[in-house]
Amino acid sequence: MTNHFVDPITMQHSLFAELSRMFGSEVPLYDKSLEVNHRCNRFLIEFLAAGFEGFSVSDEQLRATSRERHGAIRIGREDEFRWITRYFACFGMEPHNFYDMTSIGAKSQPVIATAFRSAVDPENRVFSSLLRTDYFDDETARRVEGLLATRNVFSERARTLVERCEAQGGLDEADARALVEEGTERIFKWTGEARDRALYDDLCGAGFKIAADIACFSSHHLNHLTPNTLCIDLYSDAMKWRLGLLDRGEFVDRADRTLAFLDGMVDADWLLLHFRHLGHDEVDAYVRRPVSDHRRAELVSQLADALDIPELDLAALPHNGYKDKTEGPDPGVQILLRQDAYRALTEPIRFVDEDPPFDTAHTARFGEIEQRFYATTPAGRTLYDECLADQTASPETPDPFASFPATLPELLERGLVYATYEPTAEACSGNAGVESTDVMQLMRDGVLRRRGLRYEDFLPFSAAGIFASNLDQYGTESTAQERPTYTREQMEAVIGRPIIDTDQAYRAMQDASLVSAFRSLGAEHLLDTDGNG
Ligand code: OOG
Ligand code: NI
Repeated sequence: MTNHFVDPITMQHSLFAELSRMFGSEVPLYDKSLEVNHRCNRFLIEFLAAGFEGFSVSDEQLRATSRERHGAIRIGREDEFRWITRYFACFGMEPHNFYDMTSIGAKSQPVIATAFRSAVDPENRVFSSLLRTDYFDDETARRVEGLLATRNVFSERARTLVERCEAQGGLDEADARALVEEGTERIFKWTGEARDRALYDDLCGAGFKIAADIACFSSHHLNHLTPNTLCIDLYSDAMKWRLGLLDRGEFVDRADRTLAFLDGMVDADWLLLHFRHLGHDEVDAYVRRPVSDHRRAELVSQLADALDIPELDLAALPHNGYKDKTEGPDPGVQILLRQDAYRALTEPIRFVDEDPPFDTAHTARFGEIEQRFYATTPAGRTLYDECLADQTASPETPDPFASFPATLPELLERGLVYATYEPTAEACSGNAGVESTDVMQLMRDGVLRRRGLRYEDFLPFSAAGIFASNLDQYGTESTAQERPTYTREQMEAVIGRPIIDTDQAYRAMQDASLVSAFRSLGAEHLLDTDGNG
């Protein structure tokens, strides 16, 4: 019998398109920020076209590129987390990495986390945190658990659909639509309805605002839905201007500096990283030409005009400003990810368990943005963590990430990032006579070409910075008698399936590409059994 199941990735795209629509109607500033990002990205493409003859990206392609996003949810109970795991599995999304947010020093929070995404098509991700009540003293834990026990985020219909999907191996069109609807109408929906004001006040007062955001509400409301940008500095300055935090002149100056800097660093590797639909041959055919100061100024002024419209007068909307500092590496350090955000909005909430209901405000949902770069190897990650620690210890250090080279070949040479490799057309057609597995040499000899692997995951420290700035709380210490420790194994036990270690996954992609490249070159015998040279 043939089945008529909807492809899980297709289901995933419709879930996230619907979530984006839902979030836009809940938070008007989010929709506007997407428009600012779109205009900045469109402009950046024009700028790149000025610097690379032959380069262009259609509007349709830009829309596809801009569709990428990640959400964040915070969950209270273990059984809820297991349901959410099963829910995302219906959409082809698996847990990736274990993030222990309880042990990141001063920025610690009482949650552990994993991120759901597809292993092969990581366009949509959801960073999902689980509250750990044993982080608290017994009395607080008891009150939080008591309140959480009375809610029901997954309806009967949602559970039935998830079970059906598991039993059948997929869902038909109507069921797939219904499961998406459970997400947008219930599971991830913001209700603004809160319960137990005494507990809410006590948790916030004790520095556990995130626990209040989880325990006192009735759904796993989306905290943020973060789009990707082609240039985070440009976007952030544009937002700051339109939010009323900079004036047009300041924006123009900053944008000009950002672009002059970018012009000095964009190369074929940068294009391959930021535009995954482009192939090597296309990129190699572009002709690099310098963008004159005059042309750059002209383009910046066009961008300013495109942003200077009444619909993007964000200052007219209620907001709480923009984060002071971008999280992640400095501009020019092309590793991992850089994130920033407009700060959490003050939104009306109503304690519905009081008579009459009590109206007040809650500040939790913010507007994040991110730009992604190369995935680091363990050596690269260690170096990054060291640089970050130095920067935290002495914030005045002029160039804390100076130990990172600026270009992909240098990053690869030093073993700091991952890439996939393929033979060049010339090497395949001619008789390359490959005798060595020295990948760097083979690249210099024009035998292999590379594509840096993009980092598709998260950074607990960056996440903590975002938490801290938005909660207006730096972090919180455990109030348990003995501070508990948390492990990946515990999380795996909660969710009932293994968590993918993405470092291994990146490594496996790199190795597989090398095996296939050497096979095409007729030089497979040179590789050892690990697939490395
Ligand atoms: C999640 C914070 C983590 C990120 O981008 O690192 C995150 C949260 O605020 O619940 O989304
Ligand atoms: Ni985020």
